[in-house]
Amino acid sequence: TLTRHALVAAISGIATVGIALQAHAATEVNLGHTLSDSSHYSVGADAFKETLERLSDGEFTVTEHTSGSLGGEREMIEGLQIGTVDVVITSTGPLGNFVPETYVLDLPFLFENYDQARCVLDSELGDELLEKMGDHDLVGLAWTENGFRHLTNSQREIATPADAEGLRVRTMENEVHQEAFRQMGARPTPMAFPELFTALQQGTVDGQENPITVIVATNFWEVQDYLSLTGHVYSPAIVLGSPILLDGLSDEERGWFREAAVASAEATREEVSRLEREGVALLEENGMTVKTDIDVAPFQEAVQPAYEIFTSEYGTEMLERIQDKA
Ligand code: EAX
Repeated sequence: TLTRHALVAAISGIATVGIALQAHAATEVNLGHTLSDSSHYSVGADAFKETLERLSDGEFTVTEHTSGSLGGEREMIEGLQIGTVDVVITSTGPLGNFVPETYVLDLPFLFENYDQARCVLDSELGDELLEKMGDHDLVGLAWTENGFRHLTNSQREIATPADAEGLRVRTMENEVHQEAFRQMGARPTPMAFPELFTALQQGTVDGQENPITVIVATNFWEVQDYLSLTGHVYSPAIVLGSPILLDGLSDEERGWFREAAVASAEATREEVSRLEREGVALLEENGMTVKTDIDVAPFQEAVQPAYEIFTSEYGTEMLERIQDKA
C-alpha cells in the first residue's frame, strides 16, 4: 500500500506540476530603455514585443520599462550581466566601459551621414562587434539607432567652438565624448540620462547634446533655448540581451530574440529618419532657436586630439577598417 500511495501521490504531483506549467507557460521578458513612451526607442520596443510574442506564439511576453524606470544605461547594462534585466535598448554611450572595442564608434565626425553609419553597422564589422559582447557577459542582438548628436544649451547661440568655451555640458558616461568636449573648450560633466532633465532645469549644467529624436522625446525645449545642429557624433544604439536568460534557451528561441531585435532596429531607424525630416520644425514651434548652418570644420579640428588619444590606447585597426568603408 505504501508503494501504491506513493505512486498516486507521484501521479497527482506530476499532474499538478503539469497544470502549473501550462498556467505559467509564458516567460516574462523585461525590456528597458531611458526614453519616453513616444520615443524612437519605444517604437523599437513595441516592434520587439510584437515580433517576439508572435514568433514564440506567446511563449515569451515582453514588458516594456521606459523613461529609465530600470535605471540609467550603465546600470541597465550591469543588470543584463547579473540577470535582473533581460533586454535593453541603449546608446553606445556607456558601453565602452564594458566593451572597449565599441569606443571606436563614438569618435566624433567618424560618419558623415546616416547611410554610411547604417552600412558599417550592418556589415561584417558590425557583426564582429556584436559578437564581442559575448566576451563581456552580454549578448549583442542587433545594432539599432539613436542618431547624430547636436548641442543644446540655455545660455547663448553657439556657432563655433569658441562660443562653447566654458559651457558646462552634460555628456554621456563615455571617455571619448568627454575628451572631445574638453578639447572644444567646454566643461564636460558625465551624467546618466535619467538625471539630465532635472540637472538642466536646476542649472547644474548649461547644456547637453543629443539627437533630434531625444530632444523631441524629452521636451528639452522646456529647459533649453538654443540648439546648434553640430551633428558632431553619430550615436549608435544596440539591442542587448542578458546571457543569464539567453544562454539557457534553445537555438530556435534565441533566433526569435535576434529576429525581434532586427525588427526593432528597422522600426527605430524609420522613426529616426522621420524625425530628422520633421523634428527641427517641431522644436522651433516649441520655441527653440535653431542654428542650422554650422561650419563644422573648426569643430572637427578642435576634437582631433580625441582621435590621437583613442588610437594610442586602442590602436588604429578598427578605425581604419571603418574609414575604408565610410
Ligand atoms: O540613448 O544618454 C544619452 O544622452 C542617450 O542619448 C539617451 O540615453 C538615449
